[in-house]
Parts: sequence; structure tokens; C-alpha cells
Amino acid sequence: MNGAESLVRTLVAGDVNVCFTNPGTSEMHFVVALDRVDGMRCVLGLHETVVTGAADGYARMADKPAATLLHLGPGLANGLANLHNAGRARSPVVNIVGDHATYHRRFDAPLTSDIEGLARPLCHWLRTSPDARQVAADGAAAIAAARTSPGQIATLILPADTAWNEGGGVAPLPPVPARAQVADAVVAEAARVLRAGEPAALLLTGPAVRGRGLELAGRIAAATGVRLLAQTSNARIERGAGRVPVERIPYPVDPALAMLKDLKHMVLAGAKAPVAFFAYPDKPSVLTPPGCDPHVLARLEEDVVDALARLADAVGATAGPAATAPLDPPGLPTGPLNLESLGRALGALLPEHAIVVDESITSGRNFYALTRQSRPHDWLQNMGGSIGLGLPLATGAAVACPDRPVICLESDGSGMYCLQALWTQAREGLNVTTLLFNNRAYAILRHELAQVGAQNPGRKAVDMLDLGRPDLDWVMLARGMGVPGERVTNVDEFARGFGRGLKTPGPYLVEVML
Ligand SMILES: Cc1ncc(C[n+]2csc(CCOP(=O)(O)OP(=O)(O)O)c2C)c(N)n1
Ligand SMILES: [Mg+2]
Repeated sequence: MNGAESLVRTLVAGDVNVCFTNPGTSEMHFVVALDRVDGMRCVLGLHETVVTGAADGYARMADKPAATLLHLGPGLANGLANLHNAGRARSPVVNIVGDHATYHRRFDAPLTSDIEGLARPLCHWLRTSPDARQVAADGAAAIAAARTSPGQIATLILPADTAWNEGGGVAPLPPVPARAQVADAVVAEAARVLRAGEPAALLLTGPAVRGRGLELAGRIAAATGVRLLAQTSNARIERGAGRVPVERIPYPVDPALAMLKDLKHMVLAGAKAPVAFFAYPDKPSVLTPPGCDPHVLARLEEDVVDALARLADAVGATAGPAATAPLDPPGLPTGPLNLESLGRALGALLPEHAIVVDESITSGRNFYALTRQSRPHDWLQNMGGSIGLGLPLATGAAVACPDRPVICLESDGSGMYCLQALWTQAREGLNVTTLLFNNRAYAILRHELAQVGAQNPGRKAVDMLDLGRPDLDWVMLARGMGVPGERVTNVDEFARGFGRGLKTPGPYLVEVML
């Protein structure tokens, strides 16, 4: 068994069953090994941003890492933007990056680069395998690192000769450290704060906006009157009918400040203390009001659910059920498409157990509120702010959950970063319905222009925020990659198109003209 095969067998034994790939010459032994080993699904992405973004979506829905296969420094570099997003989402990912054979590196052939230097800032764990006998053990260590709470980016660089030389056999998975439990004093302090009777919020993310964590948060709110809030961005929120409803802190600074202005206390469950996405002249960076100091109940890497359970005990919130949202979706509107009618139509039509990937930017400002009482669903956001994640994220989520409808809410500018994810969706027959919001603009940046106080933008500046000349035709772009679709211009067409998308096996794209 060569090193490559020992690595693939180790990955499969370590419950890594999907590999998103964009290979090259230095990874050929790994590619061939994928065929010799059962239990590894291989998914080709036509750019490395598809590969890394899909690995993020897969990890969020499967709660375990996928592998990626990337070609030397440039292949990794192409994937870095979505690796940044995955790292911010704390998604576990195992990257395998091929390199030149150890003895070939000193000749400085064209594809030679400092791969570790490129990887280091965005990876939590990084290693170059020294020889074929070590590769399997390094792979096992990478899996354990990726799975270490709260989820890490682990990157293993594989020189070509470590792949083709005789390997050391399958390596066992080292133990994954358990999530640390928070101290009793921390729970007691949070309980004291919530019982004080002063205006307080419990800020949630990660395991606190899913399953038992969310349930516990709801019970704590019912018992103490604390306000439940979620971060502006969350990797995955379970919401809709039957779930505890949680408001999010808005992205724009002024509404965020207004939401938080009366708080005396903020207790953090997995979440970070809220700060503005960007600095703006004359606006604060910190969103909580002066004198409202955050209390950390549990950091994301700690056992957040256990901390919530102990807090629930401490405040006597063990018995009563949490208040959940009723099933009461908006009525389906008719007539012209605008952001309000679009949000209502989405809320009305969202199918049960949908996975919603939200990169709708300005078009989606109403969507979250208008889907609050829709059928139960999961909501996935871009955690790192590097746009272009939506289509790959939806691709990976659909690979992880073939039995659930994936709805990708994608804006035109962001969609163009990585549109070839549509090809992967077509090839893999993935159930993704993309609702593509075509406003022919980087609309948010027009707003930001005013917010940062940039005065009187001229023709050149305005032109940098405009996506016309030529207008993009998303139905044609999708068709060219094997994805059927249609263009819609009013709510009735939207409802029909969305319905066709949900019924059509495999991917579908609805281009929504705004
Ligand atoms: C990698 C990356 N490049 C650039 C940006 C800056 N940026 C933020 S939003 C945006 C435009 C978004 O336009 P679109 O996706 O069409 O959404 P809209 O604002 O029109 O709703 C840009 C370029 C970014 N966040 N990430
Ligand atoms: Mg746009």
C-alpha cells in the first residue's frame, strides 16, 4: 500500500466519506487511491473556491469534516477566501494539498511556492508529511485536529513522493479532546445576572441555536424574561414553526445600536460580544451600550449546551416548556415583485425541513423576519464576509443532506464569484433551488458609500457599483452549466418558478428580476 492509499483508507476509517477535489499532477496517486478504496465519495469542483466552500456547507450539515484535495500553493490560494469563511464558521475541514516530491523542490520548478506560508494564517492545524510511512498518521492527526471543538481547519501537505512510496498502513484516529465544561462560578454569575431583574439579553450562536441548546435557551427566557438574541451571522440556526424564535442583531450599525440600547447585561452563550462589521466615522465599534458589560457563559469551544442546561437549573427553568413559533406563514401575495412581496412569497412557500443558504445581501433584509413562522427549516449564513460563498455552500449542504431541499438565496454580484458551483450541482444531481436576485448592482456598497461619509461620488465611483453594460443573463449562464431555470418578473411567476424548482429533480435556478 502506497502512502496515498494509506491516507485514503485512514480518512475513510476516520469517518471522512466525502472529498471535494480539484486535482493536479502532484495529487495523481491520491486520485487513483480514491478508486481503490470503498466509502469515499469524490466531488469535482471547477475552481478551488467551490471545493473549500462546499466543504464548509458539508461540515455545517453533516457535523463532521469532508476532505478537500487541492493542487500545490496556487490551488490552495484559489481556495483561501472560502477557507477563511469556513474557519469563521468553525467548520471542521481536512485539506490535503499536494506538493512537489521532496527531492524536486530544490529545483524551483514553476509551481513551487511556500505552501505553508500561504496556509498558515487561515489554518488552525498545519503539517507537511515528511515521508510515506508517516502520511497515514498525519492524516489521522489532521482529522482529530479538524474535529477538535469548536471545529478547525486542518491542512496536510503531501509531497508527491510521500504519496507514491510504500506507506505505513492505516493509522488509528487519535482521541479528540472533549469540550471543556465551564466552571460553576461562571454559571452562578450568569444566573445572578438573569435574576437581577435588569434588562438583559442572552446572545446565542453555534450549538445554542440548534436542538437542545435552543430549547434550553427558550426555557431560560420563559423563566427569567431574558431577551434571546442571535449573532448577526450564524453558521446554522434551526428556526420556523415549532422552534424557539430568536431575533438576530441587524447588520447596519444604527438599527443594531437601537436594538441593544436599553440593555444592562449581555450573557454570551457561544457568541462573541457584538461589534460592528466595519468601522464608520462617528459610529461606535462596540454595539452594546456603555456600562453593559458582556458576561461570558460559555465560549464556542466550550460545552455550550451543558452550560445552558446548568444555567436553566440555576434559574429554575427546568420544568416549563419553551415558547415556540406557531406555524403561521405569510399569505402568498400577488402583483409586482419588491423586497416586501418577495419576502412574503418566500415565507409562504418555504418547504418543510428546507436548508436555506442566505447570501441575499440587500435583497434579503426582510427574509429572516418573514420566515419566522414558516415551516421548520435551517438557516445558514456567510460567517466570514468574503462574498461568493452561497452557491458552493449550498452545494456542500446538498451533498450532506440529499433528502432535504436546499434553497440558495443568492445575489447577483456575490453569485458571480463562484458560479461554476452550478456545474457541480448539475453533475451530482443535487437538489438545490437557487433564487438569484438580479438587481444589476453591488447595491449594498451604494449604501455603504453614504455610511462611511464618502461625499459626492462621481461617475467612475458609481460605475464601480453597477453591474450593467452588459447585463448578466443568469438563466443562460445556468443553462450553460447544465442547470435549467427561468426568469421571473412578478410574484405569480416567482411562485410558479420556485414551485418548479422544488419539483424538478436536481438543481434549478430562478432569476428574480428586481
Ligand atoms: C471577497 C470579497 N470581495 C469584495 C467584497 C466587498 N463586497 C461586499 S458586498 C459586495 C457587493 C454585493 O453585491 P451583490 O451580491 O449583488 O448584493 P447586493 O448588494 O446587490 O444586494 C462587495 C463587492 C467582499 N465582501 N468580499
Ligand atoms: Mg446585486
